[in-house]
Parts: sequence; structure tokens; C-alpha cells
Amino acid sequence: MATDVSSRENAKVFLGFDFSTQQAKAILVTNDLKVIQEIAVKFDTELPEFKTDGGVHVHDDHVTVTAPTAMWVKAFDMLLEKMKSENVPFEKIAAVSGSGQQHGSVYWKIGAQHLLNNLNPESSMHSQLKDVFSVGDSPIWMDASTTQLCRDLEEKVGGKQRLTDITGSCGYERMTGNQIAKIYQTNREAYLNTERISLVSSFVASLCVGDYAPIDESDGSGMNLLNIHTREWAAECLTACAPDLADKLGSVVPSKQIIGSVSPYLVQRYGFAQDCQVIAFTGDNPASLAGLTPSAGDVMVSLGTSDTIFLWLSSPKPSTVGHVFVNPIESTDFMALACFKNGSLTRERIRNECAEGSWDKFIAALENTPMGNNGNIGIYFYVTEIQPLVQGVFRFNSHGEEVTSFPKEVEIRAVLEGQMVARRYYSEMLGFNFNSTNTRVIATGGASTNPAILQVIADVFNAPVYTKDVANSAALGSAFRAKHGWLGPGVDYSEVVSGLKQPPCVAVPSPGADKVYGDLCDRYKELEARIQNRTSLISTD
Ligand code: ADP
Ligand code: XUL
Repeated sequence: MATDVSSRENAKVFLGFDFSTQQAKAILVTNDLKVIQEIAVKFDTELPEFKTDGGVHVHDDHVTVTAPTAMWVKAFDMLLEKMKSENVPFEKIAAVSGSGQQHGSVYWKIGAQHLLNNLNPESSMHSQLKDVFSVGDSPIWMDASTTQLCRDLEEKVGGKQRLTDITGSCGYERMTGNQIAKIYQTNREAYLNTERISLVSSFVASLCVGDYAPIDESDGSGMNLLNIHTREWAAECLTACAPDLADKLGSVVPSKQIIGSVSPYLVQRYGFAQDCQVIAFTGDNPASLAGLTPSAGDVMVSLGTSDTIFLWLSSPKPSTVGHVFVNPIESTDFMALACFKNGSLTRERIRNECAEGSWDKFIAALENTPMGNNGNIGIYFYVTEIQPLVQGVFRFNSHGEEVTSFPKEVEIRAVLEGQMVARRYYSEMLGFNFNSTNTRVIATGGASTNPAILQVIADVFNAPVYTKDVANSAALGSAFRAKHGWLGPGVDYSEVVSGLKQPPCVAVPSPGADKVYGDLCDRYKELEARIQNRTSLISTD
């Protein structure tokens, strides 16, 4: 009998969706979290009728960026049809969760809920829901058209730092509150005709439950509207953006909450089990954090085209650089995110100029130069950096004097040390403590295959570095979260993912690194402030 129960349990599978900018994905995992199926729908090529480029429409003013909401509904239909034709065992799915590109918003017309509640399984969702949106083009994270509204919001709540202290971020153009304010101001009729506003994540969750799904606390933190400490809507931010917003947003729930069962539509049309649970959907970055299976206190460094750091924090210090979100795994904790534009492309440029375009020669140069680069520091912002908002290349010798060039090997170490010291500096600014003995760095992305780069990271962060493949981390994280939520309260995420292969440790700090980079960090701070304080920036590049 016991074997029967356990084999029935083992037969269960978990489904994770991810609706990102360019495509929608679904990943199915077994009870022990092995991937059994991956299905994707690419917006530009598989839904050409919506005429998107990279999944979006950039408007004539170049700053307004939207995506057709109906395209996402059709992509959801297509994903399910593809899953059906690939014989996905819908009846074995115990729970579903998902993620969406952060900040994007969906506007449901008055009366839409009734349609959503009463979908007819004989026809597609798209054919039934195509007219239920009061705003047909959803503003998304790439939109940069709301600068003045951001400044207005900051002013109305008592300044940039105050908005940051409440919501975890200062006013950002893409944050949903500012996008909603724009719709209220420029398209009043549509706003008044809206009964519910969803994020992309809670919108797809709504398609799963056949009803309005609540926004989760983690993705809700990307709106400039949620108080990340009380985890409730911040009334003063809501009022500052638009009237009656609390009603239109509905409730906010912990990210691992079960929000209902799949809709009768999904049961009848695809054969989902009636008791298949839906766990709150979240943002793609929070879901990626879950996909990297971190523990409390980890720092994740993604070294792709740009560099992004994700921090698991217990006591954040919300700063006007970066963002603090409620943690998607442990709702009493937080995650911080900061993105740096000068990442791999900057490293590549120095590789081309100083190492004949060879990563091997780049590695050799790093191995031939000492930690701390004999006091030479370089700051390379070929494109305007996000923090600090500065463009230019700046080199300083051990006396703090600005110089116009470095020998090639020094330049190679300088670019990497300058970048990683900056990553550490901003992590600390957001509340991360590198002195904790259990800090782990999880490195991902293209440059994480380079052992010499990983060694510099271990030394600068004074922590062991582990590497992890991130392909599909948001959809995978969603499938893992589905299982976590399904197991109910009291089960630690680490228990859920404990059976997965642990990432390998690829670098440990060298003796003495702590002191060298502690000092370098202090000097970096001073030099960066010096650069920022200049009235006119003179690039030495
Ligand atoms: P994205 O997901 O942003 O497209 P990837 O994570 O695929 O980016 O990373 C691409 C970057 O990885 C390239 O720009 C390249 O500079 C960098 N990269 C690839 N191999 C190496 C290497 N051996 N050493 C350092 N950087 C590398
Ligand atoms: C994060 C952000 C993007 C989107 C799209 O703040 O704007 O990463 O989530 O993926």
C-alpha cells in the first residue's frame, strides 16, 4: 500500500511557464525535478500577425514600448495546443506556476471577469478574450516614456529616498505605477473602463485559474506601489498615481501561495486534473532566482551581455541604485537586483585591444599580474553606466593620479578588478554582507566559463564561486516553485531542490585577498565619487 502511495506521488509532474519579452515557454519537471518537456512559442515568428520585433512594438517617439496583450493570450493557446500534440500528461500535473517579464501591465475591461469565469472549452481563449482589454497594447519594461511621472511620484511621497525606502526602488520609468499614471492621464476613458490591472505574471496566472489572479509580493515590488516591508499596497503611492487603484489592483499575496485550482476550461479542453493547483506567478527575475536554487545569503552574478547581480538579503538597505524586491522564495526575506551595462562587451573590447582577441591570452595576462594590480585601478564605462550614470574611461595609478594608459597586462586586470569591485561596492550598498562565512557566489552567463575571471570574482568577493547553467532559469524556477507551493507551508525551498545536482565549486579566495580587495574597494569608492563630482567629464579614452 505504502509503495502504491509513493509511486502515485512519484508519477506527479510540475509545470512552469515563462512569458518573457520574446517568447512564451513551458517546462515540465518530474517529482524529482528532472526536465521532461520544454515547449516554446516565439512571438515574432510564430505569431507574425501581431507584427512585433523582438516581441515588442517601439512607437514613433522611440520611448514608448508596448506589446499586444492579445498576442500573449494567443501564445498561451498555442503553448497548450503544442503540449497536447506532444502528449504532455496533463492529468498528472499536480501544480502549475509561472513567471512574466517584470513591470508590464494588462488592463481588463469592466465585464471581463464574467467572460474569464465562463470560458467555453469548445473554442480558443484568444477567440473569447480578444475584446476584453481596455488597453490593447500593454506597456512593458522597455518603456521609458514616464520620466516626469516618476519625478512627480517621488515628489508627492516626500522625495527619491522616501519612495525608495517604501517601495525598494526610486522612480523608474518602467515601474508599473508610473505606467498606470500615464494611462490615467493620457487615456482617461480606458482607465475608467478598467476593472482590474494585472502584471504580465498575474495575467497569465488569471488565464490558468479562469479568474483574476492576485499579484505576488515579489513581482509586485517592481511597481513603485508596494510597501516592501509591510507587503501591502502603499496607499500614498496608489493615490499619487491614479484614483481607485487599490480596487483595480486587487490583493497581493506571498509568492508561494496557492491561488486556486486550474479553471474548468483547462480541465475540459486539455484534461488537467480538477485539483491541479496554481501557485502565484511571479516576475522573471524572481523566478530565475528560484531557478538558480540559492540559499539565504547567496549572491548571484550573471555575466552576460550586461552584468546583473541578484542578492538574497535579510536586511536590505534600499538604495537609489538597484532594486529591492520581496524574496520570491522566503517572503520574510528580500532579493536585490542591480544591472551594469558595461559587462561582457567591455571585457571583449579590452581583450581585442590588449590580448589579440584571445581569451587564452587574456587569461595569461590575469595570471601574470598580482591581485590588486600594484595599486592601478581602471573604470571602463564605454557606454553610459547605470550606476554611476557616467560615460568614459578613467585610469588611476597607485598614487591616485589619473593616467592616460596602462601596459596591456595591467589594463586587462584593471578592467576586471574595476568591474568586480564595483559589483561588490553596490552589493554592499544594497545591504549585502561579504564578511559572512557562508556567502557563496553563483556565477552564470557567457563569461562564467572563464576560470581566470572566476578567480578574480572569488578574490574580490572573498567567497567561493560556483557555476550554474542558466538556460531557461525562469521557467525552471517556476516549475520548482510550483512544487514548493504545492507542498504547502513549513517546507523549506532547500528541501524541495535538495535532490538536484549541486553546482561545482570552481574558485576559492586566494590567501590575502580579503585585505587587498577590502582596501581596493575603499579606493574605488573615492575614485568613483571623484569622477561623478566632476562638473564636466573628460574621458581619457
Ligand atoms: P546574453 O544571455 O546576454 O546574450 P551570454 O550569457 O550568452 O549573454 O554571454 C555572452 C558573452 O559571454 C559574450 O559577449 C562574451 O563576451 C562572453 N564570453 C563568452 N566566452 C567567454 C570567455 N571564455 N571568457 C569571457 N567571456 C566570455
Ligand atoms: C527587470 C527588468 C527586466 C524584465 C524583462 O527590472 O526590467 O529584466 O524583467 O525580463
